[in-house]
Amino acid sequence: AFVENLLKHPTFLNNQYTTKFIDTTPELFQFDKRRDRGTKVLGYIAEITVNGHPETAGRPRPPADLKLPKAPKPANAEIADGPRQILEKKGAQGVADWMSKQKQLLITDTTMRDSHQSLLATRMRSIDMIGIAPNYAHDLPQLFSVECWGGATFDVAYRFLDECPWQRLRDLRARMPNLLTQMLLRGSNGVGYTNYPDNVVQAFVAQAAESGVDLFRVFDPLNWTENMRISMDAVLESGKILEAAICYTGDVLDPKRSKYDLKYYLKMAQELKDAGTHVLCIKDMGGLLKPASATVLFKALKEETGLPIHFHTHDTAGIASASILAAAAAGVDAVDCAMDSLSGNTSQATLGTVVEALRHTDRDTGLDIDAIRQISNYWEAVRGHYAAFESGMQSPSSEVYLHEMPGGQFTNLKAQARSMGLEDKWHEVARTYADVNRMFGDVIKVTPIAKTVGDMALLMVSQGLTCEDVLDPKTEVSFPESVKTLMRGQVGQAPGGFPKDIVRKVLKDEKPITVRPGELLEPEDLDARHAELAKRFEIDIDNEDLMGAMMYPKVFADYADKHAVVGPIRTLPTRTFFYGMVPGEEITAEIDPGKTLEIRLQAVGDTQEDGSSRVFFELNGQPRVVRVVNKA
Ligand code: 3PY
Ligand code: ZN
Repeated sequence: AFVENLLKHPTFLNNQYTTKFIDTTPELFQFDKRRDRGTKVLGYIAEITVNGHPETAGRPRPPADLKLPKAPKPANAEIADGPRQILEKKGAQGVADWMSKQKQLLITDTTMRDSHQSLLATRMRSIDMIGIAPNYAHDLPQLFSVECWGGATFDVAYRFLDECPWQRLRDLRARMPNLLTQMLLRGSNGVGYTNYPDNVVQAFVAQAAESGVDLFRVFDPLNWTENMRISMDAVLESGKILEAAICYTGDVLDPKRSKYDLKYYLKMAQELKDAGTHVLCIKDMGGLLKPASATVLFKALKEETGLPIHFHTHDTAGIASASILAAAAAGVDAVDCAMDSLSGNTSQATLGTVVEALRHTDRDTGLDIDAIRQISNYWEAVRGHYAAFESGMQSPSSEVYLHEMPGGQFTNLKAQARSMGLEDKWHEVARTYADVNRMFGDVIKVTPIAKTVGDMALLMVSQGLTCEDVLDPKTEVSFPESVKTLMRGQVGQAPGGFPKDIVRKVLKDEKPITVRPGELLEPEDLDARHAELAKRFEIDIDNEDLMGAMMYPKVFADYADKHAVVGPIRTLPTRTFFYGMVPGEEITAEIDPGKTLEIRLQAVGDTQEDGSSRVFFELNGQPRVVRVVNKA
């Protein structure tokens, strides 16, 4: 119908349109907006069926007969109380005190956030998570928490999955009333890649708490406590659990890496304790913390801080469970794992394996291995549908000790390298990434700095530059914007600053800022922004939408415009979302509780003279025809 509107619009017919025409002619969308949701959804399915989904074009395809994932009936009819009830009854400090008293190793399941961020380019859709959430609540009440929000999932939901991240949070929250929902917050960078004004960060945290986050893991990419305080205070204010993280890099046992020695971590731990954190996290996003180093680090942190400690690591080198067992022996309170079928490699350690390894020991997790297997089987079926987003990584690799890339970046950088035609130079990219790290003064590779190091490494490999060339005043280098931002101090201040030679080369005569970036950003007039959005979109903009737009103005606008045309396509099965339907196929989509669309694709007509195809459906038993421009 959009295309029909376009074809009959006078400006279009008179050939007076420019490429801006669609953007500046909202009436093209009006017909669509008024249509019922079923018709909108059919329009989307017809489009994908005829033209494919741009995200899966040219990528491996799931087998045609792959079944839709179906959650088994939970073994327990009741939902037993879990850690969430401790939060409700005793507050955030009550949860921290409870953690410290537990003998068993507490387990966080990361499958709904970091695991698919690290294995499937963050592309997992809400419907696949919602389907299994009740099984977590019924059958795994001993889980400490479920990491299911934040990090890269926020913008990917809007940008690539055409769905609202806030709705995901509310849906999961409702289905797991006894479990703590956990998010990853990038401190002053919110869930974005750049510092936001303080009042935006504060408003975002308040909204996330209200929409359903129980535990906030907060980090700063430079481990700069001062830049974490705004977000930490906002979490404390909300009454939810604050888990301040220290990003781990290097090796505490390596005398040559003295920048990140034991003293460094103990000092920061004390700062975070003084700032009032309930729980301390060691965030090992690269999977670099080896077992012997874990023993030393966790013993010291426990002794010095007395705080409950949560260990996050990745299995990129294949050693995560060994490090977890060492951490458990050293007294760590909680660890992160992913359900078996979405674990290993750049993801987290294998949850069922850690549970089994600790059985009959004094750190026995108490989790039900049958439930874990059933839930993992469900995730296995889900994973098959995301074949297009698999990285092709076949095995763990000790190369991570060279490049130190975070698990959540690894697959993305590989894809970026592929898109630049550098796939066969991957190992050179990895080595250059390590060189860039040294040139930048040995930084912590975590969002957004990991991306900055990656941008620079790709530029150098594609142009055949070494660090010497880059630093040579005679070589003209056009630095990526992310590198300029970092050297200007706009991400924050590195301890001791960045090396002078690279700063001078990047900034020339410009002076870097030396204060907290948020101090220089004007507070956002949130009421005014709200009013502008409400006017622009002609729909009810609530505070969740406002926060989405504050984090990602353009991404949010594109999402809202598209949503007005395609409707609630988040309720479609993943196969339909990415591949459309085949003739004879029938699906259902529950667009509201109790309101279900039954959709059957009858046939796809041949391409007409005007380049369009007619797609024949039955919607809840009624015949419907949708016309789509065939772009092939
Ligand atoms: C993120 O910021 O998304 C991360 O996963 C950092 O490790
Ligand atoms: Zn991680």
